[in-house]
Amino acid sequence: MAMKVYSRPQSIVDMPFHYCPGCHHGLIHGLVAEAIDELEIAKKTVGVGPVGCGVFVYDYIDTDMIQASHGRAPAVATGVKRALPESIVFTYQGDGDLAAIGTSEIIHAAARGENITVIFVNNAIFGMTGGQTAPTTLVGQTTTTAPQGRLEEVEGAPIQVCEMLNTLQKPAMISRVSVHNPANIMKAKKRIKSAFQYQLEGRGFTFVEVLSSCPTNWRMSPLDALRFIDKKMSAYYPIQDFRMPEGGR
Ligand SMILES: Cc1ncc(C[n+]2csc(CCOP(=O)(O)OP(=O)(O)O)c2C)c(N)n1
Ligand code: SF4
Repeated sequence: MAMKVYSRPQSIVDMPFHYCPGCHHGLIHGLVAEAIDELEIAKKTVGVGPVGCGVFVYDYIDTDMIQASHGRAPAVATGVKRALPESIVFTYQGDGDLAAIGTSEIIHAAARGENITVIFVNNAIFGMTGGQTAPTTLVGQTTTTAPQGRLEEVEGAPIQVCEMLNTLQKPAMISRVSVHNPANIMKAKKRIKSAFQYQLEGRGFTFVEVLSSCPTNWRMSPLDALRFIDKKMSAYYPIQDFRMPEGGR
């Protein structure tokens, strides 16, 4: 007899999936939705979407959603949370959005310790606009604007956002997770749920970076993209908790 082992999270809209094969955006949307379901916060949650492929988070997650212009999601989320303190507010941002034009927004929201949750999807490239170098592109990684590979002498060293935010006093939680295999997916889910839980408890700014694939612009098969995260990305972007609130798990 067939046994149901998985069903679509309630907070995910039942619609055709449009991301590229092997892209992790859809999987990460699912983890956010599962956390929202389990904490029973869908009715009071407001999401803020980015520019970039993840902009379509507003089509998939069945909560109130807003879209912010490039990099401004933390500022928009700050406004929503301050106007509606009982709401649970999260941003969902790619690395081009958050770590390029949005650098100042994320630093200052974190420095203020805003009681919001940031889901930062690091796929080391500008996905939607055709695979240009992002602040997070690895040294040696080829992109459309670095066909010979990123050169540290020319483009600088990639920005490690968790490490940078971890120099600030106010953030309550900073964690880097990945979704390149089942064990890491389970841990990613746990951290995303904790981030929302801490916000519910009013503990302040919670930040979860998720190492993620872009097989299309990495010019790799989905399987090779998983290996790239495992071998290359996680070497430069270690998967670890940088900061957890007192008494947090
Ligand atoms: C104000 C503004 N500036 C620039 C753009 C162009 N733009 C759209 S998506 C994007 C890059 C997004 O890359 P990333 O945040 O890494 O997301 P991904 O597509 O990889 O998920 C850029 C520069 C825009 N849409 N709006
Ligand atoms: S371009 Fe990259 S980030 Fe965008 S949907 Fe395709 S795989 Fe995902």
